[in-house]
Amino acid sequence: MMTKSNGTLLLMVALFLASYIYSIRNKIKDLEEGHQSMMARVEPNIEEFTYVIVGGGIAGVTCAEHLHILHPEERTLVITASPMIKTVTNILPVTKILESFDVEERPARQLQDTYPNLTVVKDTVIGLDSAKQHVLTSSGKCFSFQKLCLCNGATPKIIAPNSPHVVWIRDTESAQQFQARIQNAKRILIIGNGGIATEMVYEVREIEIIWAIKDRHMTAHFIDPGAAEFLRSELNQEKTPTSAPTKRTKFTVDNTKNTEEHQLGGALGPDWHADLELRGKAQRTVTLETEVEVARIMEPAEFNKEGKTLTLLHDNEEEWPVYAELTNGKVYGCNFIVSAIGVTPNTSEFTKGNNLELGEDGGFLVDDKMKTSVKNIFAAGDVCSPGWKLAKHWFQMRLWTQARHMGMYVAKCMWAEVVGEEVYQDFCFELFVHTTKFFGHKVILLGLFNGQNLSDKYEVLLRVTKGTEYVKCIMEDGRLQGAVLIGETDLEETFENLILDQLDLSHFGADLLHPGVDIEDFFD
Ligand SMILES: Cc1cc2nc3c(=O)[nH]c(=O)nc-3n(C[C@H](O)[C@H](O)[C@H](O)COP(=O)(O)OP(=O)(O)OC[C@H]3O[C@@H](n4cnc5c(N)ncnc54)[C@H](O)[C@@H]3O)c2cc1C
Ligand SMILES: *[C@@H]1O[C@H](CO)[C@@H](O)[C@H](O)[C@H]1NC(C)=O
Ligand SMILES: *[C@@H]1O[C@H](CO)[C@@H](O)[C@H](O)[C@H]1NC(C)=O
Ligand SMILES: CC(=O)N[C@H]1CO[C@H](CO)[C@@H](O)[C@@H]1O
Repeated sequence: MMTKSNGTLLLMVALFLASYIYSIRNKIKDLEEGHQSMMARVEPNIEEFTYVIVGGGIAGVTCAEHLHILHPEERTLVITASPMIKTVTNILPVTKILESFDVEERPARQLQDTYPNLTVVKDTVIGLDSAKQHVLTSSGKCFSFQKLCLCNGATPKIIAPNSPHVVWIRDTESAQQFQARIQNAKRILIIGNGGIATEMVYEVREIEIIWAIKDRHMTAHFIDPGAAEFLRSELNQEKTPTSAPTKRTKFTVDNTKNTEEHQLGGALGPDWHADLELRGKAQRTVTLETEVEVARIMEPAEFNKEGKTLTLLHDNEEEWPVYAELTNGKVYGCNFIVSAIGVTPNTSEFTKGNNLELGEDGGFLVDDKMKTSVKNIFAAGDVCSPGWKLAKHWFQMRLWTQARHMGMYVAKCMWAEVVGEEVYQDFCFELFVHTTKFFGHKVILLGLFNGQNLSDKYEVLLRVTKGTEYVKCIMEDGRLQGAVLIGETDLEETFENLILDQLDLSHFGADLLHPGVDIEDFFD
């Protein structure tokens, strides 16, 4: 017979055993779960990098190169959607801030071979998890970062990108293709108000041009309204090969008065495009349509079917290869359409859901340390929009020079955050500088070269030697604010200093550009 105490003992043993088994089962479960979560953390295809850069353009590549200089022992990854990367070669200092260089496309491998701790992957980033600090690519790879730099550039805005009737132009190379096409054309429609559109309008001869712009003034992004007004009267004139030299070298832009008194002999721009024969097959006319956009592009069949009223420039117009309807209701026929409406920052798909703040023009907003609104994520080049308080003589223009400046500076900022150093904003953001070649001639743009932001009152000083040089100074209160230098003027260094130092030059007056006046002496 079982005694009471024996029974109790047995019960206790049973309970003990039960709880023991239970706890072991829980332990096993814990282990299993633990294992699972560990599996999640070390997914086989997460590769770890200190720095990850998206984009193999100038900004991305410059950033990678400078990270290598600053932090060679850390692993840096460049992910680029294109098989070629853009590198800067033949760098020559022009002034303190400005340098000239060539841009070359090179196989991505070369970069990796040059810098041992740099990896270049040809892949497209399709996802970003800013909390977990990793990016996903279209081939299913996952890379983790401590600091990420978005350098994924901008894309030309093209109306009707698939239409064979639309040509887009942004650089001098595509201008050459344009040249081939224009030879048989009688009429073109140019859309856009930037530098390229303006140049096209001025340079093409013997053709009818419809110029459709969104703004109220032509060339709003390129020259000031006063000069635009002045030039407008010359729009319809064929450029004559023997245009007279500039007679007056000074004129005043005063937007506070509504005057037409800005006179100036000769053309504002010299004939820098002499090498290119941009000639069509008709008598040159320019029809300016302001405050419009292109609403629709129609093939002849479509146009005929719709029976829209054609805006005629002549009594009997033949059938055109393409028709464009503008937002003001007008419909023009033409041989082809030139789209020169700028670029949009490529802040596309993959950053969605990460709350990256955008600037007014759609780029990733960055502060004076090139940081976006999200921790550990930086941006540089065409894809970013500066959100700091800009210096008076600097502004963003999506150009190589700035992609390079930003690429160098962002590398420093990323490195500084990793190592806990302090950086100060680079000197290059004090002054807008750009150098390029227009049809074989050196072009240097400094500061507020078109009177940007000087809406009230300023003076323009000009010195033009046809075919040789073109110097334009923008003066405000006797101080140099910006300049355009074309040809071998040798003035860039001096002018850079004059803009940065804001020296009072009023006693020179219009003689500032007189060849006999040695402004350089001013600094000695
Ligand atoms: C046709 C053309 C001509 C130009 N000519 C001139 C000129 O003569 N002078 C001048 O100063 N400027 C010129 N510009 C402007 C100049 O090219 C740009 O300002 C400059 O290249 C910007 O550099 P970036 O590195 O910011 O971007 P980009 O050079 O555009 O590079 C972006 C990079 O990001 C990659 N990328 C994009 N999305 C992804 C993704 N999701 N995953 C992985 N990679 C991605 C792209 O493949 C590319 O490699 C021109 C621009 C164009 C379009
Ligand atoms: C690459 O990184 C390793 C490890 O940090 C380092 O030892 C090596 O020196 C680096 N290589 C170069 C060329 O700096
Ligand atoms: C210049 O003007 C633009 C727009 O008109 C403005 O966004 C920018 O802040 C101005 N820059 C300066 C330095 O005043
Ligand atoms: C990958 C990426 O973001 N690139 C995009 C840039 O913009 C063009 C045109 O909008 C897209 O086609 C690309 O996918």
